[in-house]
This record gives sequence, structure tokens and C-alpha cells, in this order.
Amino acid sequence: MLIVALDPPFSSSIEGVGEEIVNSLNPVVSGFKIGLPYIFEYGLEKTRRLRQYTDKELIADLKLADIGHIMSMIVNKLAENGFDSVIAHGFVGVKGALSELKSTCDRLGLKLILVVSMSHPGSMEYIDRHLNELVNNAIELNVHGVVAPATRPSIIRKVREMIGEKIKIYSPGIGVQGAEPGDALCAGADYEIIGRAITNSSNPYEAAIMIKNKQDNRVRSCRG
Ligand code: BMP
Repeated sequence: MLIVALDPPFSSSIEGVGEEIVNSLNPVVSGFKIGLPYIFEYGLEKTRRLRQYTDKELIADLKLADIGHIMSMIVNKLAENGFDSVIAHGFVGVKGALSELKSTCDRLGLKLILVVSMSHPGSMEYIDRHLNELVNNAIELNVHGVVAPATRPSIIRKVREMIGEKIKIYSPGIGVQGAEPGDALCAGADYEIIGRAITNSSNPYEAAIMIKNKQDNRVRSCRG
């Protein structure tokens, strides 16, 4: 239920860059999300090494938004570097972009996760106006998952209603961005993606345990 966004800089109490956090958090999380901040900070070699520290889902959050040919080249590299899943933007459209990306992901055994709404207010300016189309594309493409915001649980509820139970909902926006642990799960998300509330803590393991407890309590009260 908890995916940690490994975005540096990490708390100064952490040594050994992300590897130490991954090692300690591995028993309590469902996966880790790695984005450009991590790859730029530590390089591809160290990013690839994360695979040695976890058997949990390793998500490459590059928010791909390009033509199919280029996105396919990139996901080939991601598969070579030990990732299980990749996040792409839904707004690039299906023809010549997401359809090709999905075929490449299937061939490589990578799980495709599409952004259908975001946690910041600007998501309402453009992306959210097309929520229905983006979610319908995700259904049509039979993707593994979608990203929807914990900061707007009504969107999660709507997405869940549209996609049914099969497609996973990954939800960021908890902690620093304002939502509480469990808010997204109670609205229908499968996973809450949390970064700074854990990675900036002087004890990321303790922080993750506290968040998990909050999630459990919240879910118990909302699901009965
Ligand atoms: P934090 O918990 O520190 O706010 O981090 C949230 C993480 O989720 C970041 O890695 C960010 O890139 C990602 N994210 C987000 O915050 N909102 C979205 O709509 C989509 C994201 O991937």
C-alpha cells in the first residue's frame, strides 16, 4: 500500500545514498519510485544497483511524453536497468505514441502506468479537463495502473468507478503536499506514493512505520 518516492536530497542522517534507505525500508513497503532527481544525482550505475537491494516493485517515474519510437527506446533501457514499471503521461495520445509504448512494454514484461490526473493545482488547468478521455485510453490500452491525486480524493473515486478493480491506482500528494496517509486508499487507491515525509525524516524506517500505522487505522475506519 506504500510506495516510497526516492527523490534526493535525503535526510543528512542517511549514508550510502538511496541504497541504505531501500535496504531498511524494503520489508515495510510495496515498492520504490525512482525519477530523474535520483538518476541525475547518483548516475545510472548506482540506479541500476538498487535492484540488488530490493525485490519489490521498482518504478521508473520518467513521465514519458513523446512519440512511440522514442518512448520505446527509453523503456528498453529501463528494462535493461532492472525496472519493473514505467510511468508515462496519458495526454500524448494513443496513436503513434501510447499504443507503441504499450506493445514495447508488453514485449519487455514492463508494467505501464499512465498519469491521468496530478496532485498539484495546475492539473486542473488542462489535464483534469480531459480526465474521462485519459481514463478511457488507459482502459482501452489495458494498462497496469494509473496515477491519480491524493490531494483530490473525488478524482480517485471517479477513476475507480470508471476503471473497475483490475487497474491499479497509484496516488501521490500525501504529507508535504497536504493529504493524510490513508486519504487516497479510502477513496479507492491501491498504493500511496510518499516521498519527503519519509526520505527527509531523520529516521526513514520509523517514519514509514508511522505512516503505515496511520494508513491501517484510516482504512479500518473507512472500510469498516
Ligand atoms: P512528496 O511525497 O515528497 O511530495 O513526493 C511526491 C512524489 O510523487 C514525487 O516524486 C513526485 O514526482 C510524484 N508525483 C506527484 O507528486 N504528483 C503527481 O501528480 C504525480 C507524481 O508522480
